[in-house]
This record gives sequence, C-alpha cells and structure tokens, in this order.
Amino acid sequence: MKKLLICIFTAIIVTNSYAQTYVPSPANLEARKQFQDSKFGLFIHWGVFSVMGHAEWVMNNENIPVKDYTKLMHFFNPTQFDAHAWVSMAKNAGMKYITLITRHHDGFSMWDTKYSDFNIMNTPYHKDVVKMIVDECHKQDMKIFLYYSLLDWRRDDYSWKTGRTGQGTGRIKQGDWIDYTGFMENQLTELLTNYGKIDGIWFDGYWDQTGPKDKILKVDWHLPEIYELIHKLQPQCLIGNNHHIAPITGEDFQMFEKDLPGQNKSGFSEGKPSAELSLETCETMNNSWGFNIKDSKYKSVPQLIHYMVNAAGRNANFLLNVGPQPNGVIQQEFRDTLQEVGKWMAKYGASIYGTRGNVIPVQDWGVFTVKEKTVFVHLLDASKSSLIIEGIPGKIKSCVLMGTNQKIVYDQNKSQAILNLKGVRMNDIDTIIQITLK
Ligand code: FHN
Repeated sequence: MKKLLICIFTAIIVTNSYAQTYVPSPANLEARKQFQDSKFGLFIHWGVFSVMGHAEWVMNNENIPVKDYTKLMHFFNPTQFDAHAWVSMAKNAGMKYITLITRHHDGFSMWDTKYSDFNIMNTPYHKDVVKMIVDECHKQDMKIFLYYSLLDWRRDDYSWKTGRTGQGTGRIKQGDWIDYTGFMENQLTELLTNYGKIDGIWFDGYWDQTGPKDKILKVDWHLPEIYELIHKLQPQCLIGNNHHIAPITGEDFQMFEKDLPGQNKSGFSEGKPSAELSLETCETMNNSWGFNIKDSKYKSVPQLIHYMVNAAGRNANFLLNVGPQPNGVIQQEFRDTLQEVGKWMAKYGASIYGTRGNVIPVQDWGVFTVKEKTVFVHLLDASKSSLIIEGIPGKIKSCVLMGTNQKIVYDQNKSQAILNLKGVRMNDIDTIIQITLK
C-alpha cells in the first residue's frame, strides 16, 4: 500500500512538472519551422467505415451495435490500393505532408497492433496499411503525420457513459478508464516505435468528454503522460490536438477545422490562434471526411486555392482531405481537383511555401505572404483598380506582377504604399503582386 501511494504520488509530480515545464527540444523547434514552411498537406480519412459509403460517423449516426459493426472488418479488402500512387498524387498536387487516419472514432486500427483485434490484419486484405503508407512517404520524402482518435465508440473501457456521442452502439458495461488510457499509450508506443520517423501525431475526439455548454471535462485524458511519452519516443514529433479549444501545454501546433484561424463558423474553433505554435486548418473537398457515396457537393479549384491562400496569409497550413473508396481508389473528382491545384502550385508555389502570414494585416480584398525581403500581395478580388497597403516592412525596391516582368506603378510614403492596377491583367484565381524590399 505504502509503495502504491509513493508510485501514485511520484506519477502526479512527474506529470504536473511535465505540464508546467515543457520545453520543446531543438529537433522539435526545427520540425515546427519545417512544418510551417511546408504549407500544404493531404488528409486521408480511410477505414472500415469506407465500406458503407456513408462517411466516417456512420456507426454513431446509424446507431450500429458493436457486434454488427465489427463485421465490416470482413468486407474491407482494398485490393486496388497503391501507396505509391497515393503519395505521388499528393506530391504532384504540391503537398509536402500526409496526415493519415490510423484509428478513427469507430476504433478500427489500420496497422498491425497487438492491442486490439479490430485491426487491418484481421481483414481479408491482411496488410499493414500504415506501414505501406509511412514507408512510401519516407521513400518519396513526404512528411507523415498520424491521426489518432482519443474517442472510441466500441470499447467498454472508454468512458462512453460521459461521452457526447456513441451512446447507441449497444454498450452495457462500463470498463476501467485506466485500462483505456493505458491501451492508448501502448498503441501510440507501437506507432512511434515500429514505423521509423513520424513527423506528428494529430489527436481528435477530446471534445467528446466536454459539456457542450459548460465545457467541463468529464475525464482525465492523461495528456501530460501521453504527450511526454510521444516526445520521449520521438522528440521531433509534433503534437496537435483537435480539441476545439486553446492549445494545452505540450502541444506543438494548433489546428482549426473548417475555419481560417480567427474564425469560428464551424463551431469547432473556439481557441484563439496562438502566436507561438505553428497553425493548420483542415477542409473537405466535398462535405464529407470519409467516403460518402451520396455527397457530390464538390468545392471548385478556385475555392480551394482561395482557402489555401487565405490560410497562408493568416500563417496557417492547409490540410486538404480525401476520403478514399473501400477498393483503395481515390475517386476521380478528387484526383482531378488535386491535379489542377498542383498545376497552380507549380506556377505560384513560391508565394506560398516557406512564407509567413500575419506580417501585414489581412484585407477584405486579399492577404499577404512574406519571405525575407519579398512580400507577395494576393489580390482575391478582381474588381480592384488600386490598393492602399499599410504596414509594408521596408522600402520598396521593385514591384511586379508575379511570374512576369510587368511593372506595377506604385507610390510609397512613410505610412502606406499605393499600387496602381490600371492596365494590369487580373488572374481569375489570385492576382499576385511581388514586391521586393530594399
Ligand atoms: O469527428 C471528427 C471528424 O470525423 C473528422 O475526423 C474531423 C477532422 O477534423 N474531426 C472530427 C470532428 O472535430
């Protein structure tokens, strides 16, 4: 008993001190910078839920009991899956990293895990999809982030009774929470030990255990222990948590869902954008994350490029989602869109990659991205004939339409610069003016 008390006491001291004293390692700080420079990534929502074609919340939304949902495992056989083709597709789109679902809220593990039978090795496909994608990313110099859901709609030891979701999946028994957090630590250890370098862990589901109004947390997620474990196993690995609130100590980047930093149209983005952490925002290509056979509300190429440019201007990366089909093929509509975005990135990517936003305030007509002595003015409203810009960080040396020699007439005084756009051919998507400072 005395020994047990000493152990608990030491654990409390260790976790509290970690929560108060997290100092990112040099490798982690360098990884944050590289992450910020990379700007554009591919989100992949794929799993047994894809079999039903009703997106990734199907188990919860249709109240499918655990014993029935488990049968999906026997139908997941993505024989046409080609990791090389997926990573190449992302590369050609100009993406620099992939964030892959390893386990979503339905609890299915996409890798060879010792800690759950509900995993990819027990499907007819019988191959470790996480390994295949991570290996291919390493081969093609693509960074790899792993999405991991804290929430689980199947397990008894998940605190489902206090959860906001997953009440209709037929669970009767409430298991032990400590078993659940231990299970997560074991799985995360596998992911961070058996697959080589992992660039980040992307958590989701925390919000399931907060009151919708009072925001009071119903469980102790053991985040300090979990974050410490991750940083101990791979110090450079960036941690982000889609908890929809302000960042928690131990996190390295902050994400927004379906919102630009500073907005909260989705209701998922209550945290104010952090000035210290790297930022990211994710969005779908239609209205679904997982494969949804009925969803054909595709966003256009200009819409998605505007979202990316607006994110960059607010200093955030853009993580664009695909929900692959159960046969392992990414649908044509998504591939076509990514190809077009890739063509735009090949031409104008220099105004996005490696830049920083929020240097000059966002305007109602567009945004600015800045890299060393270059300011890129992204004009997203083609009706403008002149621009008044305040806050340019230096004296202008030259001002041209990006990718051309066309000079833009300008006048700069102490407080502002006025750009005259008469005679400038507007681009349908984004008219980019490249200003070089002295
Ligand atoms: O519930 C999930 C949802 O399925 C999806 O994974 C998104 C991606 O950001 N996050 C959650 C909702 O916040």
